[in-house]
Amino acid sequence: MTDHTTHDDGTDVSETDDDNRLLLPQLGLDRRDFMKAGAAAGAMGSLAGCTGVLNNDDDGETATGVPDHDVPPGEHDEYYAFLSGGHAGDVRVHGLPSMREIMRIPVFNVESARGHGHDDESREMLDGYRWGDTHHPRLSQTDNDYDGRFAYVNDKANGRMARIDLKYFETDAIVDIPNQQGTHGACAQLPDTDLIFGVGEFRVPMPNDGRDLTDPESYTSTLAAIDPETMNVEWQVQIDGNMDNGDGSKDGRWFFATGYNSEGGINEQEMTRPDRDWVKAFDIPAIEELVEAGEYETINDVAVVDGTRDSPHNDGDPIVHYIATPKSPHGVSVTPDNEYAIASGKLDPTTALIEIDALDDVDDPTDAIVGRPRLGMGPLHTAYDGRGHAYTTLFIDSQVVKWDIEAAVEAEPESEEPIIEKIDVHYNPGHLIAAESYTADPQGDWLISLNKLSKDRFLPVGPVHPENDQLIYIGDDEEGMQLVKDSPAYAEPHDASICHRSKLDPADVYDPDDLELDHVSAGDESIERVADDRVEVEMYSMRNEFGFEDITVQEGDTVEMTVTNIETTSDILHSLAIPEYDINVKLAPQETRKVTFEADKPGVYWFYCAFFCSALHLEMRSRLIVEPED
Ligand code: RUQ
Ligand code: CUA
Repeated sequence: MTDHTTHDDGTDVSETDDDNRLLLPQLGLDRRDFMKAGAAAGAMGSLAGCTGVLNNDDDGETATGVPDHDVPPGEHDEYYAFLSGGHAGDVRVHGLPSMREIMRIPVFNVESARGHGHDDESREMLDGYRWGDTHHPRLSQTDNDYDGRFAYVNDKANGRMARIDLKYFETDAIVDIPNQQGTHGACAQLPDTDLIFGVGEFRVPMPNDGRDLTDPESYTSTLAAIDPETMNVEWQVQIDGNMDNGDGSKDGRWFFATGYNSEGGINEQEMTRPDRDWVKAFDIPAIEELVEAGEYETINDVAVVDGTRDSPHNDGDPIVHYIATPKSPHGVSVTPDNEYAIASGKLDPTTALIEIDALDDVDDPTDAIVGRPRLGMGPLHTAYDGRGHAYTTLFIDSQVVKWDIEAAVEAEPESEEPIIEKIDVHYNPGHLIAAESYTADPQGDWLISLNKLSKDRFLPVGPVHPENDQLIYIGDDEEGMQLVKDSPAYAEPHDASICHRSKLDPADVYDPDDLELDHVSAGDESIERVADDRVEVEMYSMRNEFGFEDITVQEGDTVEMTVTNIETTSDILHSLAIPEYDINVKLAPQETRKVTFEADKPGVYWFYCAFFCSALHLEMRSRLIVEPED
């Protein structure tokens, strides 16, 4: 055993250093390489013995070998976690392993602190909708690894897909997907994010224009393929049954969607009757060939290919393989090595391993199922550590189960043999996510279990409880999974993506060239009456003033205000808050935004800055004077 060890930042420290970091032997490896090398050489056990450091958490729940997760004041986390906010409509950014919430990114919700839904551009993006239901934030990848460009997230409620620009951590595009109700699953086509897939959950008449109202037999759901740059819907495939979650193969060939209600029922009893439901495997190149060849119907301006079971396109070489799996499969995710798509039973204690390469060879797609371990009650979602293990949430058992993927292929169906261990979580986990689990190369150290119920875990706050996101250390196969911390979450995170900090490079201030609106410098401010009932204002904001002390308009005028924050110092934010007009436009350094409103209330309105920007922040206000009509 060596005396010299390194911190995970590479600095050499002695093993007597007792600051609770993961102490690594001086192998010239970072922590991640270390774990992989350790696993490959079967050396994990012997190393774990001498690198294990006592964890001093006093909750008694964590054991040895857990690297420090209390990121000290002033230090940064190692990972960004992007968690969906569910029907709060946003995406939250947490640091890992501290689990500190660093930022919220409003997406489908109106949010005043970031001015989302307040300025003209974001208002237009929201298009009158006030809420959304985000479930699956996925980050763009290049060559099966995070490239730091964009995040994409679905809106289950209003059938939309949004893009978040990771340079500014802000929503920059939203598409309302036609022919789709309940856009649930979402993911990028790998390896290079050539398409974004949106999975339609609710079956509806096609088109849904008042026809076939009481003929549920004829309802269908669709898979939508969206161009990641233009955010246009490129094509759709219509299928039988409700769809649920989705994930794509790492080579771009396949997209897998789970589903329930293959019988097309319209109440719970009918929906849960069938013993088997389908995982659909969409053959993406085959579908694109049909689109090229014009073999589609145009519905609401989108090319819709018929992928239902009776479709002629599913004779012979099918474009959609319907793989019967038990029962109402919910989560599906592709293993990092692209060998298997793993779909969980939800209403069945098993999970099905679909061998991806076998799909081209088998006559009955069900023969591509090469493993079906019995994991426990209510299996929902599966994540990976890159060392051959899978981690699946058990909603009903309130556990996370760790199991061996290859062992599940070797074992008899319904065998419990592949199970390595189970850990209790609190309570009823939905998704779980491991660091970079959605890439070809997961990091294998941290995992978050996103638990739906928290019950007694936090101070009571009335009948609405927070959810509980629990951090679990999975980097030590010898010690096993170790519960590290509870973290309350506002309703309600579903899925998440975790990305190493080295792969993101956010801007510190805006680059005016990235914005549509022209920068207004000090000295360029103007107030202009451009029509009888329209006034255009251009002004700047800085500590501690706006470009004008007074702006006078007439009752009934449409007022268009364009404002630049001309500060160049990072973190000096201002806003344009206009009392009684329901407006608060956030302005980060070098940012320009526009807001248009009707000055329909005569009177004096102090427009002010809502960010505490300096000692004279309170003085940062001017008058909007609205003269009454005579
Ligand atoms: S779903 S809790 Cu919306 Cu991803 Cu499974
Ligand atoms: Cu600007 Cu307060």
